[in-house]
Amino acid sequence: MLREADVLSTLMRRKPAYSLAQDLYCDPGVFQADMERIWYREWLFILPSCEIPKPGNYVVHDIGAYSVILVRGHDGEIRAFHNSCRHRGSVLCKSKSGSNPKLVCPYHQWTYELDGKLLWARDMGPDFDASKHGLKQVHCRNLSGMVYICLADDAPDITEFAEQTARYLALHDLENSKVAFESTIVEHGNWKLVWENNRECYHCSGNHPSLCRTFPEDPSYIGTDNTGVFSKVASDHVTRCEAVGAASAFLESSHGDWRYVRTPLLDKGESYTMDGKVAVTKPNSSIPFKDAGSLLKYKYPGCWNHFLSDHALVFRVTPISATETEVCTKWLVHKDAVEGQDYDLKRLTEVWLATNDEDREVVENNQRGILSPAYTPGPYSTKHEGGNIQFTQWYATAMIHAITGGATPMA
Ligand code: 3BY
Ligand code: FES
Ligand code: FE
Repeated sequence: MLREADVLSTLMRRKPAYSLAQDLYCDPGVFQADMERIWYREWLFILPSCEIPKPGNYVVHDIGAYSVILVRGHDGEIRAFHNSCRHRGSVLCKSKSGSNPKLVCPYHQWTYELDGKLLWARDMGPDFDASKHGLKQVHCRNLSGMVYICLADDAPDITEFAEQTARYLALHDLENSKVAFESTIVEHGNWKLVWENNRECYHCSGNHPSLCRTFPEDPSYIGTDNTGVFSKVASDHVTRCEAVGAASAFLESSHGDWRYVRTPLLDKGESYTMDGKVAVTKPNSSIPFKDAGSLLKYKYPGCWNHFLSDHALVFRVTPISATETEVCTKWLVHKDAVEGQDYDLKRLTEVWLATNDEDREVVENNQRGILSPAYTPGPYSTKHEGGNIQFTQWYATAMIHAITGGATPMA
């Protein structure tokens, strides 16, 4: 098990544009450092706000050592709290989701308001100050219908991401959507392998027969080949969408932790269906044409998304151990869309259920091969795996910065 100093030196010796050293994909010490230096510090997408539409609706999300309650208050705001009672620490919400007018601890029934204030604690004596025993709050922001938390005391500035999210999602109405379907799978692979697989389509033609009906594997459609050159089809698509007010141009953050770009689907494809036509006839976007392609977004380390003209897909990544990662996918449709009438569930979900399963398999094969003592880092394709070069660069930089506190470390 690597100590943090060894993690740092492994990162410092990294060969850019090559896959990472073996330890970075499987060592428990690296996993611990990843959790502490990245996952407990960055903003993480947890759920679409439409999943907890009413006051008292809550969801519990566990991440590493933490358990967090996300709850909608009586004022309509979504807040996040550590799922640990201020009496003797019991878990407050035992179920993964539910609805309660107040948060009541199952142990001694200390009772909290939905905004975290302690309302009632039996027989605690005259000197007890309830105002000092409210729930510990976790940073929480609802950005255009996507709820993010940050476990750090001082959360990184999210202003630019929030502004750009509002701009790119302006025509995608996630607040008035509902979860039509969700799937949670555990991939036996390190969370970075899940990301690396997501950031390239070099593997698509060999592994994703249904996705390849509509999704362009050509990196010049998306802007992942590091040349900055977009195909004419892709740039014409951006122009056409922007003309109707749908922000679409490739935009990557200066820290490299997020990106938006709207890519066309193949042959004027409308959605991720087997025939390329829309899956939902009551759309949750107000884009005035069906073939708006897919607005691709990622925000490291917690999520990637696809926003289509008819529905949206949100993917959430949660590391479980050095070699296990949960991937939770939700299909969001207009809240008034009726199953069997406005959409067929099989048609809506079949392409990405198959794709996720295919991705799970390639990630697991990748992990198994990396566990061999014979593994050595190999070169990324600069044409197809620009996204991997970008991801590993972001990861190494974020880790080195967090471990050294921004000081320049000795090589
Ligand atoms: O979002 C992306 O950049 C990648 C590229 C191919 C698959 N995935 C959608
Ligand atoms: Fe919650 Fe006692 S631990 S009321
Ligand atoms: Fe894939």
